[in-house]
Amino acid sequence: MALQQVNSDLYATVRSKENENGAYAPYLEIVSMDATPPVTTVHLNGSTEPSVFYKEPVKLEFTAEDQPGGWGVKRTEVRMGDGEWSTVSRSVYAESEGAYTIEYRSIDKAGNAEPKKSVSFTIDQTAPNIQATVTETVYRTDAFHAAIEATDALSGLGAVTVKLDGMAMGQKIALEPYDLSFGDHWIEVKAVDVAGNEAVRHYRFLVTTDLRHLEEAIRLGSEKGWIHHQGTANSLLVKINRIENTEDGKTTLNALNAKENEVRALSGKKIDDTFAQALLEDIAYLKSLYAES
Ligand SMILES: [Ca+2]
Ligand SMILES: [Ca+2]
Repeated sequence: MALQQVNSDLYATVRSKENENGAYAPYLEIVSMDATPPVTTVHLNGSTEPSVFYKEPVKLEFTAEDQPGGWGVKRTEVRMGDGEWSTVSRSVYAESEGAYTIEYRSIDKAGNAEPKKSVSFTIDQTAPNIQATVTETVYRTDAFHAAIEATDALSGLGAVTVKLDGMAMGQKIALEPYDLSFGDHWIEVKAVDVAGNEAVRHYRFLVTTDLRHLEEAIRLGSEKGWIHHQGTANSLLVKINRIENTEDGKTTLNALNAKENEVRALSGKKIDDTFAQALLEDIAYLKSLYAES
């Protein structure tokens, strides 16, 4: 049984309730009219300020309040994209990667529906992709180049840091011959996307030389004027050629020792001091290779 009458500011309804004898008896309830919709607040991972990007799943918690003296909230509804409205008890989870737009609204017991609101965000859980081509064996007489590329699909690239042996570098590394010392070197690349996912990659390379590159070093020195006379350069080249044609390690080592003494004697005279120093390092390194073999 229901009898309802509505006027401008009062609403009356006949209801029934159980009395003390366990029987149901009718009563007339008169309450204030409610023409004001409730207001819904959403918290994303505990905050009312949504981020544009998240790297973790997002928990959406809805709380709705009706105005003071209102009839109270009947339900809160959400829908994703163009989907159907569905009632939420309290929380909704967005777990997979992608862009989300979630609409929400609440309806009070008088049937007043709140104008829909919406919240948008993107979940990105994939670290950036780093790509670099780094030659594993680098000759010290050659220029050294490495180009590092990083891309990110969802939230986009934040920061990229590149270090060579711990020293900060740009994404394009270009070094002159002799800039690197002999032995192992490391390039470390860190890329962080806007959501905060980090990728780290390491590239190892070895700086070395051989007799052929020692020849190149002498030609380079001659071109640059670090070796002052063509005759000196030619004489050095002929001797290296002779070493290249020796078969046994001991003879090679002796010839390298002789070469070392010769370069030392010419240093600061017919060969620039700095360049002579570089050649001596080359020879010392070659000696260490032949001594090991
Ligand atoms: Ca209301
Ligand atoms: Ca990403």
